[in-house]
Amino acid sequence: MVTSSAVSELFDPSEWVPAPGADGYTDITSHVSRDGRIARVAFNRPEVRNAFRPHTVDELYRALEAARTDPRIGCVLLTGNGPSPKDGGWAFCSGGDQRIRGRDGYKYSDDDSSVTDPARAGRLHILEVQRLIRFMPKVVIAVVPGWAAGGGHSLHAVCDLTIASREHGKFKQTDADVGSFDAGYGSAYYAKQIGQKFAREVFFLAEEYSAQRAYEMGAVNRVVPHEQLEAEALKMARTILTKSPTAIRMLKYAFNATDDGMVGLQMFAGETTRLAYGTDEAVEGRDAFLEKRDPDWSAFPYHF
Ligand code: S0N
Repeated sequence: MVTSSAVSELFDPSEWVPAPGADGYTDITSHVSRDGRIARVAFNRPEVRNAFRPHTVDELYRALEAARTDPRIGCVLLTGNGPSPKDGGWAFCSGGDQRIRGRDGYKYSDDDSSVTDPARAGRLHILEVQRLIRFMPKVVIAVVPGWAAGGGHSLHAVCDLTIASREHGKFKQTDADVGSFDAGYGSAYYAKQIGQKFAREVFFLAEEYSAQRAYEMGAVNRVVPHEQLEAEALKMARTILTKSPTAIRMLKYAFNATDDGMVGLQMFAGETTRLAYGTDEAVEGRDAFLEKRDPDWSAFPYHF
């Protein structure tokens, strides 16, 4: 169990309480703000720059799904705890743990003897987490205290907003260095954010970018002093919470829709259907069916 004071140097225990079920996590920490409206989910493997193994991804998915389905939570902060006890280095996330990468994906342990079901071996399910972030009807903010590299870089790209530490925030897309390639949100969608030339440079050269440079390229929303990173992230979240939940949800799905094809349309249309159900017109359609009569639409004009 991780105690509040041991979470991260940037973590302010006066702001948070453990999320329900968080005591069972080993690779992440999960908290909710004291008013219950903001979630803080953090990678907790600072000794490997917060690289994720399949178990980390399982926990991450569970914590984010809990945030998605909690009706009080309107904003999620995704971050990395630190610094590393080994060398003081900071990280958001350095992607898949290369030490347990096999030929068909990432293993649950060094020899995978803990996995008896072959269907569970060789996982690449970080992409399921990416989709959860993308499709949850709440704003997800990447709070980047250090390295965002490889699959960690992809996670920051798929988050709605990114705030980064001025001193320690660093970005590097190492996929091509290690024979890995995120061909979806991490690259193609990222190119829509910062433009094709910059995105190709980030992937093809795999160089290091400071938080300030990433901001100038359009990959980061805000760069703030390291000590203030989480306080500023909380401030952003609290500003978002002053807005209409329906407006935020519809805007997120509208921003997504043009890039998400039929799924984007489905998500947006699902929300419009939910809104339509609240109208007298939809109630008339339902009631007419239940009362075995023709619906009377005369009270509902064809708006122009
Ligand atoms: C992050 C880097 C640049 C930090 O460099 P720095 O500060 O010099 O620290 P190091 O000394 O290198 O690291 C400190 C210790 O941490 C270990 N470590 C760091 N990253 C990893 C890692 N990813 N896996 C395992 N260990 C890691 C170091 O080994 C060191 O340990 P010690 O002290 O014991 O020597 C630098 O560390 C770096 O470049 N890291 C590797 C980044 C990387 O290449 N990540 C993998 C990229 N690929 C993916 O993430 C694929 C993910 C995926 O699942 C996927 C699959 C399909 C489609 C999409 C994706 C996707 O999401 O991308």
